[in-house]
Amino acid sequence: MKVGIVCYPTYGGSGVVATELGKSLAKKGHEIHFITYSQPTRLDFFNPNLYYHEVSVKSYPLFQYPPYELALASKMVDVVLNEKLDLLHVHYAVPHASAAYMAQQILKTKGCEIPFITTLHGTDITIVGKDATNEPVVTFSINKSDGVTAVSQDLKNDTLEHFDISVPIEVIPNFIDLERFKKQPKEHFKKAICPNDEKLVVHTSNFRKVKRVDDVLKVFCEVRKVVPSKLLLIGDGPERKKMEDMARDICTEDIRFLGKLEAVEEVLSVSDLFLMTSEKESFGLAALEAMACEVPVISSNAGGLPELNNEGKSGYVCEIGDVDTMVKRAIHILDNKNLSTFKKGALARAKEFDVNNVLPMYESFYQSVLEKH
Ligand code: GMT
Repeated sequence: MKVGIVCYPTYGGSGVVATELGKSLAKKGHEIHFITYSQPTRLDFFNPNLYYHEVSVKSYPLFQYPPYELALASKMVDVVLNEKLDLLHVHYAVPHASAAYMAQQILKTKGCEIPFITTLHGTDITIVGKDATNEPVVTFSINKSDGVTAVSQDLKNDTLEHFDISVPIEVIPNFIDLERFKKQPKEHFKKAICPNDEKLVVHTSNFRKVKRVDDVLKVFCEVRKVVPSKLLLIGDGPERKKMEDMARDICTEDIRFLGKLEAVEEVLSVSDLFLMTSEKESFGLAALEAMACEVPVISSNAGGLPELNNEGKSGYVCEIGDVDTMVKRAIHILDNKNLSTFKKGALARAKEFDVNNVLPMYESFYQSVLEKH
C-alpha cells in the first residue's frame, strides 16, 4: 500500500506513534509518505520506502495566524496526485482530519477518490477537540472520515460521550518496538546516579498541567523517607520551572531534571519505578516504554491507563491525586522482596503491546477501509 501519514512531528506521543507506525509499515514493504511541517523526530535514517514531504506555510502581513490547515490540505492534494497514494492516515484530529476532508473533496474534483483514516490520540478529544472553539469542525471531520481509530477503549467512550458521532470507532492500542525499548546493560549510569545503591524513580512527560508532575514530586518525597532513592524527571514543558521551584523547596538533592532526552530507554534501563500521575491520559505511551524496559509503573486511573497498567502485576493503578496510596504502593514495589516480580510483570505486560501484534491490526483496518471505499 502507498500511505500518506500526517502527524505532529515533535516530541508528543501522537507523533511518536505515527512515526513508529510508518517505520514499521515501511519495513514490511509498504510505501510511506510523511506529510508534516518538519522532519519527524524519530525519522532520521534512510529507508527506500520512507518519504518526507514538508508542509511550508507562507506568511503574509495580513495574517495574525498563518493558515496551516490550507497549506497542509494543499500539500496532501499534491502528494496524493504525484505519488499516487492509496490512503491517507491522519494522527490527532485537530486540524488534520478537517484538512484531510478538504484535500479529499479537492481530489474528487480532479477525478481522484482517496479514503482517509483519522486516529484519535487523546487531547484532540478530551481538551482541544471538545472545546466549543473547535467542536463543530472536529465532530464533522470525524464523521466524514472513512475510518476512525482510537488508542484506547476509554478514549472511544469519551469521544462517543462528548461528540455526536455517527461512524464506528475501532480501538487499536498503541504499541512498542521491543527491539529498541528493552533493558540494556547500563549499570555505569546507575552507579553514577545512585552511588549508594539507592532506588531510581523516573518520570517522563511534556510537563503540562494535565500530567500533575507536582504529584510525582509529592510521592517521591514521601517514598525517599522510607526507601533511599533518587528521582529523574525527563522532558520539558510549561510546568517545568514551577516544578523545579517546588523540588528546591522540598527535597532538591535527590531530584534531577534532565530535559528532553532522545535515548530515554538508556535511563529506563536502570530505573526501578516509573510514575505517571496524570489527570488525563488516553493511553500512556511513556508508561509502556518504561514497562518494556522492565520498569514497574504507579499510575493514576486516568483515561486509558487502567487498560495498560496491570493492577498488582505491572504496577498499581491509583485514584487521580491519591498521593498517599501511590506512596504506599511505591514503597511496596521498591521493597527488594517484590521488585523483581514487578519488573517481570511490567515486561510481560509490555509484550502484549508488541508492534508485531498491533501492526497487523492497522494493516487489516487499512484493507477494510480500501475495500469499502
Ligand atoms: O500526552 C500528551 O500531552 C501528548 C499527546 C499527543 O497527542 O501527542 O499524547 C496523547 O497521545 C499519546 C499517543 O497516543 C498517548 O499515549 C497519550 O496518553 C495522550 N495524552 C493524553 O491523553 C493527555
